[in-house]
Amino acid sequence: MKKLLKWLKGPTAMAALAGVVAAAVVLAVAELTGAFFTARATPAIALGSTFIDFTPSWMKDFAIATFGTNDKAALFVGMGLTIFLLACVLGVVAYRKWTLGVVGVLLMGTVIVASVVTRAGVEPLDATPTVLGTLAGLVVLRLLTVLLWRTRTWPEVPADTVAKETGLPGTSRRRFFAAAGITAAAAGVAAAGGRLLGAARSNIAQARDALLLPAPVRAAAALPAGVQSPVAGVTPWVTPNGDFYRIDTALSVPEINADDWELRVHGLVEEEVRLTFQDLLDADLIESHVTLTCVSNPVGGNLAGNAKWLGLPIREILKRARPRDGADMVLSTSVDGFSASTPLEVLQDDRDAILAIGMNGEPLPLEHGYPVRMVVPGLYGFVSATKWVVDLEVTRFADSKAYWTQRGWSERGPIKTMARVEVPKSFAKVPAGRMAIGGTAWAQTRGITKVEVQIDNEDWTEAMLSAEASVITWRQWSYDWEATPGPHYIKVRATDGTGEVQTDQRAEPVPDGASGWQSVMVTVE
Ligand SMILES: Nc1nc2c(c(=O)[nH]1)N[C@H]1C(S)=C(S)[C@@H](COP(=O)(O)O)O[C@H]1N2
Ligand SMILES: [Mo]
Repeated sequence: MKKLLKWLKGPTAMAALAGVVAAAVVLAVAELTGAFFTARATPAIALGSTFIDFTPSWMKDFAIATFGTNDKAALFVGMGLTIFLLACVLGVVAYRKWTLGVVGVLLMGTVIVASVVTRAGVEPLDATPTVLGTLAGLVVLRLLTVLLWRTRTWPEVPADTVAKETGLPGTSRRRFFAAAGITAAAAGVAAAGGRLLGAARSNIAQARDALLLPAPVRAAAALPAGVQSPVAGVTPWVTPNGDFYRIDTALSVPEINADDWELRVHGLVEEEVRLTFQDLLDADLIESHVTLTCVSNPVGGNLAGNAKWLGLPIREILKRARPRDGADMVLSTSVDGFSASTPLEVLQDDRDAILAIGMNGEPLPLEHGYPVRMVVPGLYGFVSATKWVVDLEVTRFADSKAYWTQRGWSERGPIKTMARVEVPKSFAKVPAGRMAIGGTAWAQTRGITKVEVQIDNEDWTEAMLSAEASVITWRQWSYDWEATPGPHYIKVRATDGTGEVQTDQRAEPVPDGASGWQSVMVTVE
């Protein structure tokens, strides 16, 4: 303990502190000046995004399995620790050998600039905040390092010796710590100011709130009575926008001005088509309930949501573009470089794959793709649900690979039949006697025709199905159980509209979706 304290007051720890303060200045200056550039171009966002792009699929799967929709927060914590450690090392290096420190800092700056300018939709000028930040960081590192050299009086060397050896007058450690502290505080203020400034300068959220959606030419089919499971605690049948799961690679939500939005449809087509947001508002829009599902959803997981979407059938746009013979895929790309490969015929058939602009009666929330996203019934999101979509390339599976396919996931992703128990929760303690079990099942485009429950190793028994809205939405179920004291396992499985029973074969989410039966352990008291 004493040793640690002594070390902490020693020059090595102080040099590391100088490095950390300098790194904070790099980030803060970039954040402040970054308010005037693309949000995705600040060092933290660009580095994190680049890291995500290089994340192998097993790690992405691990991150989502471990942190769920907090995966982005976990990434920032990991990145923060890495930057912290690197900054410590650079501070010490600069203290020992200044030129080497400069080389290190410039190297890091170059890496950040490279990760900024290689982001999709980012211009070279967007590297300005990083360059300014790096220069500011270098100046701060220089000032603190010189101060530190001057404190080398500590513990024994007298000030006049330092002066003789280095040509610098000695100074107190207190001065060093004061300078470091004041600089760090200033960096904090600058970073917070940059955040506020960035938010104030962006008026996308206001534009989204002010947008009035047109009425559909074909409204969503009226919901039959009783789509909601009668069991208290089961997921609402329509997921409110604020509760809708969010999965994407976007560390900062892309901000697209709807007036500037344009969709380019090209590739193997007779005619290239360009579509503006106004074109969409003027088109014959349809509205329908569709359940989206993420391929990373584990058995029993909650990466699925059901909403009423408003949009234009992609079929209509493809009709205008006229795909050429041989085309079998549409590669949709977002403004930030994510892409999905969707079979061409899926976008042309009568399942009504749409370019959506509305979600549950509102414009798309920013994080769900404002102003325009794809919604394709029956396919996992990673091969179909491109948010912030700006480009549709008609192509062939043989010629093009989408974002996740390049990273080890499948090129196609039909949604697997899945039933989930929501009540009771896993490891719940429940009183003996009659109780209701309930949950949700889905098999988009095939529909759910049966859900069965198995208690311990007894026979499979049919659950009560709630009303079916359509085969492209999930369906809820309930089951009455006479619970006897002791530990019990509740298993559930669904049968889809083709008569196929949900497989008990366990599969991990990679490469094309998890499978297996969920088993929930409860203790009855
Ligand atoms: N631009 C973009 N669109 C994207 C993604 C993405 O990373 N970037 N992720 C996809 C995945 S994996 C899923 S499951 C759905 C999730 O849509 P949601 O966040 O609106 O629920 O979006 C899809 N669209
Ligand atoms: Mo997903």
